[in-house]
Amino acid sequence: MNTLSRLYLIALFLAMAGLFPYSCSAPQETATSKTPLATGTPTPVSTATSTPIQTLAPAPTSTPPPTSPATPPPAPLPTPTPSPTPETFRAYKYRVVNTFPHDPNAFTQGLVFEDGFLYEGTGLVGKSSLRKVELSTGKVLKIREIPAPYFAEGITIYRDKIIQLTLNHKKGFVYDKDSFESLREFSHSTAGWGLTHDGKRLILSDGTATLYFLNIDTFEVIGRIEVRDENGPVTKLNELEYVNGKIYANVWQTDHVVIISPETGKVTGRIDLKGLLTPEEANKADVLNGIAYDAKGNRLFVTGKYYPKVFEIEVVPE
Ligand SMILES: [Ca+2]
Repeated sequence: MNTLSRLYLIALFLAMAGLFPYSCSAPQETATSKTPLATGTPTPVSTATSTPIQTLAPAPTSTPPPTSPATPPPAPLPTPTPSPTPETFRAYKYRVVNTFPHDPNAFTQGLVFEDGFLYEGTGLVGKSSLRKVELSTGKVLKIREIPAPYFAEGITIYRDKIIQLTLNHKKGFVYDKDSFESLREFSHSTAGWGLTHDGKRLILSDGTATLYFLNIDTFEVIGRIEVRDENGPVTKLNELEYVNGKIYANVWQTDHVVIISPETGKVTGRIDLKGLLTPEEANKADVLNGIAYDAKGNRLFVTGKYYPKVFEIEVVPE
């Protein structure tokens, strides 16, 4: 073994013993490759730190305590629906305050009081008329005949005009209140029985249980109500009068005047007028028909077809 061989062996020995730096590269690399990638794999710490902060759930302490479910705000109170004051039905009788003469040949179909006078419409074909009557004497001060074929019916006075219906011709007449001069005619869609007004609308009956509200200038039907009492519809509503917010109506062929709510059609009262005439007078007369109200004097007048008298009455509870 020459010198170089000896030196090589010594160096190899030293390298195997880890004491010679030049021979360590290959084994170290091999050893590294066999080592699990522990050092190259991100640790859980690094993973945590890479998570964006803003995605973290907020701390429970930062959430305001849920107070509202425990104390819910009070529910709004239901708005009470204003209900009309229930009107208790009342039955009435009457007391005669005064009696006045009435033309026993007048087939009364309409009656109005204004400024100290009665205005009267009479019916029947060939006997129909419009009259101005002196209350105290029954004297006919002015008359306008309504010729055939018309059967005149209810009347009312609105301002300076008198409006008069006819029974079956669906035609009405308008007259000057003072001169009785004819001003115009108009059509109404139903039969014409009774007529009055509430200051804004005409109110018309046609013999049924329906009352019609008409435009007071154009005569167009703008509303209607069905009149009902405790037994149902009240038919045969005839002569009308508007009295202190209520509609008074004769019920044809009875001695009853019903008091009607214009809003609902409900009959809120009934006046029993039986016994106004003596039996002898009643034998010559036809049915009760004719209501007039003196608003200034608060007087109520009633009469009937071929009645010899007009009665001023006071309505009193039974
Ligand atoms: Ca009347």
